[in-house]
Amino acid sequence: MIKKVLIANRSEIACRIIRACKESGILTVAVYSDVDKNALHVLQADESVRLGPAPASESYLNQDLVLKAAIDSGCDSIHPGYGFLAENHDFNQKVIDAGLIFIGPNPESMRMLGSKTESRVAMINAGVPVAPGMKGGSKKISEFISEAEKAGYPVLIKAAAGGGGKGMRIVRSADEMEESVHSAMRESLSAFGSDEVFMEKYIESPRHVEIQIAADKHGNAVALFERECSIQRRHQKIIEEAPSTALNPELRKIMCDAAIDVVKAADYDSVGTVEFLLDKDGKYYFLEVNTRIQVEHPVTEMTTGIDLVKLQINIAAGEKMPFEQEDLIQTGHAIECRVYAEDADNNFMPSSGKILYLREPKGMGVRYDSGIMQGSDVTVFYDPVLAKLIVHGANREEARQRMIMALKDNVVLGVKTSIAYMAEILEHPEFISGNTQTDFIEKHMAERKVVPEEYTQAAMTAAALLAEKKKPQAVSSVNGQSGVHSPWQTVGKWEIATCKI
Ligand code: MV4
Repeated sequence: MIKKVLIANRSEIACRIIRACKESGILTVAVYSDVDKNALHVLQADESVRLGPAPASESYLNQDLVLKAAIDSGCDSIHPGYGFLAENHDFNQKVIDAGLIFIGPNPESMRMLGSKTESRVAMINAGVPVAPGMKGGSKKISEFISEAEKAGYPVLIKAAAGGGGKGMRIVRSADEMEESVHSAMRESLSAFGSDEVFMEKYIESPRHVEIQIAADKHGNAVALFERECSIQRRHQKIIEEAPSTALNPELRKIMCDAAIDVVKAADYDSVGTVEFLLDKDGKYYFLEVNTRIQVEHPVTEMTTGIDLVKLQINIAAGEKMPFEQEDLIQTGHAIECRVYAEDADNNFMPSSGKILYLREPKGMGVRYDSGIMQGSDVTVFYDPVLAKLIVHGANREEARQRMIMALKDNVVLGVKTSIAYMAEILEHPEFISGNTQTDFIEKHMAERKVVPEEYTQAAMTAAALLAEKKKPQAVSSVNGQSGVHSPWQTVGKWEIATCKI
């Protein structure tokens, strides 16, 4: 039994975990850095512990501080969320050594899957398809060249410890090889502290399709189907959906079975995600396993009805999986948009400031997982995800329309957000057709129209009025209501989201 959880994270995922705990009658302890003293996750938890100054290395990433906070507050377990310490197998082991439960997989499974080369070898041995290429890492340029000739150019050099596209190099001919391998090694060493690199055939314009899995400590494993996550910008996902328009029931079953093979080969015992690349011919290739609860987990929750965070906690507590594969079905269609604090009209510069006004979208099939409220400070210290907007509909088109309405309904004043940009993607003919490959953004969004100046000015006026706490002018009649004070009325007819419908 888990009775009290320390949540070693912040923002929306900390709030999401607190919700799962409260619904299960589990006590929660939040941790915070100085800039997060008044953050939403701190207000929501039963207790809170200060870690240290704002930089993550002195707060959320400081293993000893986090562990001490858990022990001192009488927690029996730690939930790491995603990012920060979530996939650090040393921290995982330390938590266990201190006599607490780490809410995630066993540390050895996490360690093995953390290495791209080790997991690649394990998957080859388990019969899971991987892109043609080298089995493990190497430092011999001659080996890279001979393997590239076997696989065929172009090839992709990847960091064994990698993630987020760091240390990756596309190589189109043998004479580029030496230079590319060495620069990939240098980049990998400085980013991850390891210069181990390997090579795969480069799959052109693939989709990123991942399978949500869950495995308990009693040998049961299920697949909770796929998420389509191809809409990314510089390796940051923007929009995710389930089901994928690229899968039919046969391919879905094959990929889910492959994901279960991965789980078994890795002795995995938590919720997790098996990532695949899917090419134009419907061929799929194992990429990596994410051993955490993922940002985009809600689209799976909405289409299966399963609370993945509660499941993750119950599995960590040693409980048996409460369902079998045959009990699981995918219903309807879900889409998630990540609301980033960034300026889509200015090279996606991070935006910081105070949230002066927040209108959360609502309506049938609309879910808003956020880590902010009106008055929250958004700083540049951490990940810029403010909130996740998730919708569910009977089919993809209903979900898409619902998302556009919900984006319009979501007003955030005080910082720039990606809301309008996402509405543009959802309206794009290629998105509507379901043609979503990993190069979607560079292919279709490079030449986008910039937000009309008048909208920006209206938003700034409203924000300034709110900041000064000036009483907005009463408008005599709006929609038949008189004297209703709303920032929308003070600046006349305008839309902050700037999506034209
Ligand atoms: C690839 C690939 C093409 N071929 N591997 C990027 C991040 C890392 N996790 C794996 N990535 C890729 N691996 C082969 N053999 C293309 C990518 C890739 C990508 C993958 C998923 C989602 C977005 C992407 C954007 C660019 C490149």
